[in-house]
Amino acid sequence: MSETRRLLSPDRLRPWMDAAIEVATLGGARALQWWHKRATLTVEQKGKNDWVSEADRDVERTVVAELRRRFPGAAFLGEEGAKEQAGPGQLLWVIDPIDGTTNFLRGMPLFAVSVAAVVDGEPVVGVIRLPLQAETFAAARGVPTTVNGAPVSPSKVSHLDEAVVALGSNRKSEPGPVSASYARLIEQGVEVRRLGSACAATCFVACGRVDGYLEQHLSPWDVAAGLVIVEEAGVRANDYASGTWLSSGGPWVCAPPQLFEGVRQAAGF
Ligand code: LIP
Repeated sequence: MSETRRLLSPDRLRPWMDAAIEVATLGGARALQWWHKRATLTVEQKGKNDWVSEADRDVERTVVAELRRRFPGAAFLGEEGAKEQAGPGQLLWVIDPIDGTTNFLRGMPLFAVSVAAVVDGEPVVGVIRLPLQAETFAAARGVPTTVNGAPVSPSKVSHLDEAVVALGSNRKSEPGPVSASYARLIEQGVEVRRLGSACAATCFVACGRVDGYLEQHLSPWDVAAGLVIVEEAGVRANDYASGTWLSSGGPWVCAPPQLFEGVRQAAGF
């Protein structure tokens, strides 16, 4: 652990978390404005079934501008824009302006604004705003996870054949491993959900709405905040934030401790 990271006590991280809560809420309000006029949006294709619109860009600009005003020395990594690198001990904000863009554009009422603080490659603050549900999940290292300020706890389900597990997939991952993990889950009697937002699904693991989440490949902005939110809620996760995760992303799996090994084996990574 770097000296900088060692000095980042919960008391030092709380002001960052409070700022992230305010800014994610601001971003969420902006996203809701676009939600109500999404029929007017021009949609562009970034790749197969991978979409972006002015709404994603506008929310990211809003979130980055406000965080830059409050943290002038920070670096920024966002899905739709900023791709800055942080130096040793430098604060890096990792942002997904609208996670679940396909849901958003198709009118499916589940999407999220995600804001994470990362130091020396380690996520230390995570905030995810679900604007339509008016819910804000927040945590920091040493600061337990809350939703709208209330403590959360993951599920106590202890057998896979009683579990509900969310699964995500996208064109960055080969269909074979995805359908294989799906097959392994349903063979063990698991109820599978496909929610279309990695951030929302990860928050649902933290508060026990689902008993696990897995996706073969996700980008850093899809996971950085959720990783802190689930770990500070007592959920186990794979070693996602290692190596070159900030530039290449990777596989993501998380579940309560009593189910983690079963869900990880079903995921196959
Ligand atoms: C999406 C994730 C989803 C994944 C999609 C995409 P986006 O994030 O939430 O789980 O399957 O490919 O990564 O692009 O809407 O921010």
